[in-house]
Amino acid sequence: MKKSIWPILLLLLSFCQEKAPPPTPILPIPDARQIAWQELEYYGFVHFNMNTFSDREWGFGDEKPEQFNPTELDVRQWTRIASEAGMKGLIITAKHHDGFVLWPSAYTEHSVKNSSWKDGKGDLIRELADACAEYGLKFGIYYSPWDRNHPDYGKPEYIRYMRNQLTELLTNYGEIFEVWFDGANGGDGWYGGANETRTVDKFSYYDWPTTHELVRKLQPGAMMFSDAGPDVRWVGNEHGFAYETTWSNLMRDSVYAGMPEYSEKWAAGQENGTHWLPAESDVSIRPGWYYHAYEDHKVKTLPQLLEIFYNSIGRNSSMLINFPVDRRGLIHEKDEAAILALGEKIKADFAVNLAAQASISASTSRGNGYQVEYLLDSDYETYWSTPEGEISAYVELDFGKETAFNRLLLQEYTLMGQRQKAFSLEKEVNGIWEKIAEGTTIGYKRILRFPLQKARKVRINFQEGKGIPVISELGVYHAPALLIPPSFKREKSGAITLITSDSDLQISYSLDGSEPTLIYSTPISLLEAKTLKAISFDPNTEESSEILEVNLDLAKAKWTTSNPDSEKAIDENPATFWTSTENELILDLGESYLLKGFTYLPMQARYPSGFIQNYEFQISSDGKIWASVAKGEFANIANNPILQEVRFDSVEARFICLKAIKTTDGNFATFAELGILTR
Ligand code: FUL
Repeated sequence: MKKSIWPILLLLLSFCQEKAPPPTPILPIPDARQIAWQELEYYGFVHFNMNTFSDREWGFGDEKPEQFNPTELDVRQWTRIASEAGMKGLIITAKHHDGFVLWPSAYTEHSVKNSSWKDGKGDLIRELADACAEYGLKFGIYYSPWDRNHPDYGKPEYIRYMRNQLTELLTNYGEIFEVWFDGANGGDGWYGGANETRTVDKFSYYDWPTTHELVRKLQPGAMMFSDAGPDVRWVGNEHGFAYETTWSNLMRDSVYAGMPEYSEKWAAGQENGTHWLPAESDVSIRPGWYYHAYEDHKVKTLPQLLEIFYNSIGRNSSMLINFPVDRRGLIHEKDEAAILALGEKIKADFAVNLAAQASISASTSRGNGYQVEYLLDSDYETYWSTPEGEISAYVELDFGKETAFNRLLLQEYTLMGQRQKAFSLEKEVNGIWEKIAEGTTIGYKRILRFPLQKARKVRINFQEGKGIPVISELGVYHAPALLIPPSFKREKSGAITLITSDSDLQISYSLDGSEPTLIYSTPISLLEAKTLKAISFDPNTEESSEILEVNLDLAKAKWTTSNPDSEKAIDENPATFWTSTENELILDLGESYLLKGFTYLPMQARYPSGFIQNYEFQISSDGKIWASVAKGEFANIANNPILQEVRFDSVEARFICLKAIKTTDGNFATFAELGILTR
């Protein structure tokens, strides 16, 4: 029987037969606005504001409106790229922590209306709202509750200001699909010239319930984002990764935006959470949220973006990828190429649902209206379920012939509540069922990846849940192999190991900047500072991966520290770290070098502490007399703890010292790695 006539037959059948009673929803369940939002899955962020021009991540608030001056601003380029990439909407930083606003607000002078752009006549929010409408994209706004420019920040007056501005944004620009409230707030700032630190009680200062009511009144369809929702929650990190087990349920009343321990304790959701508050995974396509020319070579690669896709949308979360629009006012060519490549790869991975070509059966079914065929009708509203009490059940697919596959996609019908706690995939080998892969939660969408399998029959076992399974869609796919560049590891001794993700692939490399043609077989020993290039190569298809390119500095082979424990900060292992009760790390490089800068990798553990926020870097030729060569701040290191690079005028030194003037949380400074720049 042809698959395509199944839905019609089922429909006819349901006219003749009485429909079985539906399952009872397990609360909480999504509301209408959350249901509409979950279908979007993928949308974009644009960080473009004063920081673009001050080259910062977090502006202090003392910037001048004239600094905002894009030379070739074209928001239609943004919307074209977003829509070609498969995104369903765009969210723009209408106001970031520095307080500058992208529309001619009546409530502040710190606005585009006083900038050089379009002689102060421009309204970026208007332009983007119109371009989104033209390209069929939803339009959202990011509005920072923290305002380092406003004189009243910290006082009740500021809350009125915030609500006045939100009223402008939510009244004058058509439909808004998401309002993004950042959890980062309170701290030092310009504050109208006061130049001081202002801390607020994040729980009570903003009187969120009243602001939420206002947003609801002005934009009833808008999802409100924050750590605590009320409609969509932060995923707890800025890598774009949800969790192996991700619940859309959350004990919402115990959470508030910016609360300590949110990431560790709340971000993955809770099986018994009281409210439906699904996760959104936000990540920038570059290390920073804002554009910095020095990150042009750090645009995420296709394999990295693909990891984000599978770890966000594939783990019951939406995916929000950020474009740091550049000073021209354009998405950089490299970012465009990367995001379009991701869109193409997602299409290729899910081009053909092999399950739709198979015959399907189930160990049990709830009856008329809930047959197993509904799993394959591409209609989210219809679903398969089982009789009351039958929590454990399986679905079987018979492809008719041996078939290759490496992806499983499942969707729960969330209107019945999130239920599944354990499921697995098996294939039949000579009459015996062998496990291929397993998962915990499903939620709106879950995708499992596994090495290529071949089988005629597969089973999906729904083993454990909060109730009977209620599954809307099922997909099995053969995603084409991705030639990922090899990853590399360098030892303290200097030795470099290259690793491919697939044992069928070969690796070629070079160390002189040329095309990588040397065949890699054993670790390469290298003490000097060189450029490593490497590729993975598939001898079967003769295809190669993208090139891995790393600017390696001198090996740390001869380096020593005064304290054996602090060796962990120079062991070339990013996963280990050293905590300094002196808030500093002193190194003897073994001999004198001409230094051009240093690198600091903050600790990379899941629950980090002691990131250096303000630093001083000193050098010495004898380890006794020290001179300071650089002082500064690692802005946004708390949320984006990536390798920090600081350059200074060349200076000769044998001993170096990195001092923490201040750490992000006041704890003793931690060091995952300290490095030097000599190139
Ligand atoms: C964070 C902010 O501090 C970053 O600058 C960025 O806007 C990111 C999306 O949210 O909390």
